[in-house]
Amino acid sequence: MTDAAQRRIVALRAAIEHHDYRYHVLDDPEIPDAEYDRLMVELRELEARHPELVTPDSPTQRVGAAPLDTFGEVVHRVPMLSLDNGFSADDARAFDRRARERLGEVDGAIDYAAEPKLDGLAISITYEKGVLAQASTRGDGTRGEDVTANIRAIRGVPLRLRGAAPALLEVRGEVFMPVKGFERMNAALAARGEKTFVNPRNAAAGAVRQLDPRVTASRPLAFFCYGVGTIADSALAQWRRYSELLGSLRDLGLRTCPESTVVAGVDGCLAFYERIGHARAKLAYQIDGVVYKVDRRDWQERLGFAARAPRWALAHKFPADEVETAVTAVEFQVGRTGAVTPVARLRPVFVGGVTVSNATLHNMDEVARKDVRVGDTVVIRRAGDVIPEVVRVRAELRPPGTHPVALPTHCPVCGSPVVREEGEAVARCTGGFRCQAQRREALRHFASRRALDIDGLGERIIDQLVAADRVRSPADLYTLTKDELAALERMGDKSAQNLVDAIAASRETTLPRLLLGLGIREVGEATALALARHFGDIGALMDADEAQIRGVPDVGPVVAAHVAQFFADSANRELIDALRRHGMHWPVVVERAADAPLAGLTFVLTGRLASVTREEAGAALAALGAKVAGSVSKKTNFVVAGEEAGGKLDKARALGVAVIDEAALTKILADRRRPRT
Ligand code: 5U1
Repeated sequence: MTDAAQRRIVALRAAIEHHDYRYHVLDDPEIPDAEYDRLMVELRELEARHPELVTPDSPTQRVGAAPLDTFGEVVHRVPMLSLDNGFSADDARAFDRRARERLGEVDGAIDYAAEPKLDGLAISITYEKGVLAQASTRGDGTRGEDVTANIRAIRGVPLRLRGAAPALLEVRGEVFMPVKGFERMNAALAARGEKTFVNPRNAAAGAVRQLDPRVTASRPLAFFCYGVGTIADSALAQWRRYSELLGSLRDLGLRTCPESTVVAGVDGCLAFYERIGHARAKLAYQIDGVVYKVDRRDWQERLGFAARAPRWALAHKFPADEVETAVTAVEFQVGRTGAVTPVARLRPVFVGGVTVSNATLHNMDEVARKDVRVGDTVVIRRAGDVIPEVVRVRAELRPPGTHPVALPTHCPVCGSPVVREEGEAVARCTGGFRCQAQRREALRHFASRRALDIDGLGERIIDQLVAADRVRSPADLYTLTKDELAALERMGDKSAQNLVDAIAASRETTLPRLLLGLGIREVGEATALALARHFGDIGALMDADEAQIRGVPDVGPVVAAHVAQFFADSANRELIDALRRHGMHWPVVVERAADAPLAGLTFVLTGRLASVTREEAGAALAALGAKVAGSVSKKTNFVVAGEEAGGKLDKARALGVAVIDEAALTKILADRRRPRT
């Protein structure tokens, strides 16, 4: 009987996979939905009767996993790159010109693969022996979040590839929410009185970052692939044109964008841009531009990469949406460092896919330059995730009786004087930690991922703790009890305990994280790292004078002055003491390897480099935390190919490992050393 059941199960799975492929990839279903549903019901019933025959790649097992507490981390085998942006036909022509110059010997037009640029979430999916093994977000390009359970829950993502699948395939693409599905979902949410999503992009990103895969499964998500990372042991690794690669991925059961095509030269690209621009409103998914990619792989390889993006691709963005609305008020917000920022309150208006009711005015110089006044009609613009901004005032529509906006003399939050120093565009509240707004922002920064990384200490909780005057400085966080936290709004016992645990765990930290978390003006991650490396421990830094701090590599005079000022303030010195008293500690060892800028990346150097020896380049990479290996394997992230590179370069190509040239290496080294403040 089990034999018969097994045969039927195998047949049902094959049939369902076939119909998934017809439906999701070919967009050409062979059977009605009801018939498909019957196949699924039969398979579920059979598997329920024979649990020993259930396998993880069965179509019934899309939503197998229990809700998670948090996402794990995934180091990408090959970094996930971003794309350079162009905003005009001139930018596209310059991209084509640069490519032709670099390639040198191109007769006629370059063939470009052209495709819409989806407004979703970039994802990498790894298939091992054809079975979906892992999926992750892009993260910072090197490390992302493990969202395997959620990606499995997306019906258009095959759990098993068709045909002769490679031993290993990393496929990259975009998870998005088709417009129709988005509208249906929002209508259903609204009917239940639940919060709706502002646009399909946010809805897709929210669904992928759900801790409960059942929620993801209930959201109408789709996936188009547009690239590969590592490919091992397969004819697929030998692809010669991107357009051909997409065809092979489709044969494996993966979906690619149906609008993707090959065009001749930049004129073909621009015609594609026009065509897709016109079709945009009618497409089934939201896009924010188009992408051009040099189709030939050997040319892609010769063009290589700049620091974060390939030189063989360009995202040609559509212009940002602009609309008119009215300014109903101008208010002032106070940031972490006391910066007092004017914000225009607007009559709500739909632009760039969301309803906007505020726009930053940046600073008083901007307000004066644009002469924005309450009552004005203004043109506002929003592109993608960018904060909406006021482009210009329609002065001819200005009503009588308006006044120029004045900077408040006192902080709207704490009442301390507001000062604007000579030559500075920014005005600041002088309240420091006495100001609740600054306190709130400082605590958010302290708890943020790259600083003390206190999971669960979100805005809502910080706002309540600050408003109640329960937390005045980061040190107070370490005195919070579970009962106090559980008494906060919308906080359960379990979340309160998790938060207490997360706060306790943050005691064990590193000096760079602490220095970043203190929120010293102009001190970002790289400066924090440089200071930590130079001084070794906080005592030495606190005792250093401004001139000594200026001696730290990559620390300029302005930053040095801010650091010296920070530690000259007795309240800040007391804060460090209090943190220590509450058990916060960090190793005096300069840094943990995992904090180094290139940690987790493996490089192989091959061929002759022009400006440095391979040993010097290797030492520079190692100093930034990279591993420098002698041979190329699936684990290699980058092969740096100099002149006359030979076997290692061939192996990199066969394995699909990213190959970069010396210029790209130099840029990576320079970028990673530069402080990001
Ligand atoms: N259509 C498309 N979007 N997109 C985004 N292609 C594409 N390629 C990308 C990205 C980040 O990266 C390539 C370098 C694979």
